[in-house]
This record gives sequence, structure tokens and C-alpha cells, in this order.
Amino acid sequence: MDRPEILQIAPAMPVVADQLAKSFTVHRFWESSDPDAWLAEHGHRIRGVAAGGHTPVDESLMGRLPALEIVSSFGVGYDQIDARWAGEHGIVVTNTPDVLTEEVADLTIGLVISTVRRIPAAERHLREGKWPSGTFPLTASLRDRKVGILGLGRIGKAIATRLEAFGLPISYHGRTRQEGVEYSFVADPVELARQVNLLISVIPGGGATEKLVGAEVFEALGPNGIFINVGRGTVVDEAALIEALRSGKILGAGLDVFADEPNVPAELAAMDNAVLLPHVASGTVHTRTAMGQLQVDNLISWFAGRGALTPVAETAAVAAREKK
Ligand code: NAP
Ligand code: 8YV
Repeated sequence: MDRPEILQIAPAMPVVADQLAKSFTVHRFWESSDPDAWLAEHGHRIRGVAAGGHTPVDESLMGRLPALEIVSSFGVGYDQIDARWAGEHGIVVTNTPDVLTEEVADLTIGLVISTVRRIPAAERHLREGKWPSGTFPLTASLRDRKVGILGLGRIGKAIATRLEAFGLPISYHGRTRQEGVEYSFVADPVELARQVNLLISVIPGGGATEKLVGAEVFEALGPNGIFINVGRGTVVDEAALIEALRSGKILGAGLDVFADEPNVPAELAAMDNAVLLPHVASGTVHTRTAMGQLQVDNLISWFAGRGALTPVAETAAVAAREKK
């Protein structure tokens, strides 16, 4: 039987690339010198897409793949994929939930402490030979913090569990109240920021959340406030964040994600009250391997007629309909 033809749109870890090559005929799309001509000639044979975490998969690509059945993505966030369009056109989109939850929550705690206790600045103080001429200044503390979580989903809950162990009170905002949690729900993000002084954003990107965290939120968070973002950079109005950090409207920020990755505003990079990471929250060998395995398993399961393992909400109906 013919092996399904897959379009791999971005380079992948060897564990992914090797397994794809064993089960499918793989086309390395990013290496094409003329993508339009390639799609016109070969697009009709493509039945699956292996998507990277950041390369867009939109109507202009999927619309030229008439036999496309499934887009399997690497990452839990899928704002780079037009999943609604896919669902409306009978295409399943899968992501990699759960396997990265604990890893991302661990890194978030590291970022929280680094930001509040200024660990990178303290280390620079030592490495730059400044210790003999002066002790590092006293910092803010976690001891007087109230935590607000924007997006109490899988990762938000794992962050909350960890911060509970630190003895900190927790409240949250999302579109809906979460079942089975005792943290207090706040219906408005600005009101949540007003009630806390450590605000952690872990909501998905996309049109619905664009610049949800802006000047009003920072004003409400206040001059002792710390803002952490491990969700998506597009959720934040970066100009407003820079202004809030520059003017002392908030105390500090810890960011793993940015609006235009890998480009980080020079103003942010120059700020001593911001801790900046290059989108590494899931970036361990253990967890990236698990994510890659789930991406491959979704494709294998689909083409073996066993259905998609982790379809996203917008395409869940297609996945259920097509399961043989
Ligand atoms: P999840 O379980 O789907 O949780 C997302 C949460 O966001 C839900 O509680 C949801 O609650 C809330 N939400 C969604 N849309 C919202 C809106 N318009 N306004 C307010 N709240 C909204 O997803 P997850 O597994 O926790 O992952 C969350 C996100 O983290 C991903 O989408 C990704 O962008 C990001 N992420 C980043 C990294 C990294 O490396 N930095 C790694 C993994 C994930 P309601 O439905 O009640 O609104
Ligand atoms: C990945 C992420 O780094 O899963 C997500 O949503 O943001 C990260 O785990 C990224 O998607 C892979 O490039």
C-alpha cells in the first residue's frame, strides 16, 4: 500500500524526523526553492502536515492541499494554525497537551523567583566583580505576594499547585469559572490585577486574547507588582509593558514569550527590572521528546484508521466524525 504523503513544514527533532521517515513519504517544505510551484505540482497528493511550533498553517497553505486530512502540530499552543478554517473544511488539527504541563510550570516558578529576587542581576553582580565593593541590594519578596493567574487551564493549575506550596493565596481569571478548584474566580482581568501583586499570564494567543494585558492591567497591578508571561507574547501590549517598567508603574516582569519572536524590543533587553528568556519553558530533552512523540503518534494513529489522539477543540467534531 502507498505510504501517505506528508508535508513537513519546518525542521524537527531527529526523534520526529526519523519516525516520520519510517511511516510516511515526507516532503521537507522549508527546503523548497519555489513553494508556490511545488504546491501547484504536488499539493494534491499531501494528506498530512507536520507543523512546527511557529510556522503559520493558514488558508493559503491548507487551501492548496485538497487531500489534506490532518495537521499535527508540535506544541500545545496552536495560534499559528487556522484551526477554525481547518475544522470547517473537514481537516483535523492536533496539538501536544499534557506532556509539557509540569515542565512549563516548573520553569514558570523559576522565572517567578528569578524576577522577584532578581537572581540574574545578582549573578551578574558577582560575575562582574562588584561583590568586593558592595553587597547586592535587598530585593522584593515572595512573602508578601498574592497571586493572580490569567488562564487557569492545565498549565495554570500546575503553576497554582506549586505556588500553593509556597503558602501564597491564589485567584484567577478566564472566560469561565473552573470546576473543582477553590481559588477565587475574578470575572475581569483588570480587577484581578487590582487584587494581586504577582500576575501570571498563561492564556493562549490568537485574536481573542490579543493585547488583553495592557496599560489598564499594569496600572491596576501597581508599583509593587510583578508580571510574568509564559503564555503568548501577543497577549501583552508590549509598548504598555515597557512604559510600565520604565516609569515604575510596576516593579518587574519575567517573560518567556514575546509578540514578535525571536525579536525582542531593545528597550526591554536593556531593562534591569525584566528577566527575559528565549521561549524555553518546555525546552528540555525529556519534554520536547515527549511532545515530538505525540506529534508523530497523532499522524500514525490517524493514518492507521484509529483516529486522532489529541484533536484541538475547533476540530473535535471532525475528529469524532472521521474516527473509523
Ligand atoms: P489550556 O489547558 O487550554 O488552558 C488555557 C486557559 O486559558 C484556559 O483555562 C482558558 O479558560 C483560558 N483562556 C482561553 N481563552 C481565553 C480568553 N479569551 N480569555 C481568558 N482566558 C482564556 O492550555 P494549557 O495547556 O494550559 O496551555 C496554555 C498556553 O500556554 C498555550 O496555549 C500556549 O500558548 C502557552 N504555552 C507556552 C509555553 C512556553 O514555552 N512558554 C509552553 C506551553 C504552552 P477559559 O476557557 O475558561 O477561558
Ligand atoms: C514550544 C509552546 O516551545 O507548546 C507550546 O505552546 O509554546 C512551546 O512548548 C513551541 O510550541 C515549540 O516550538
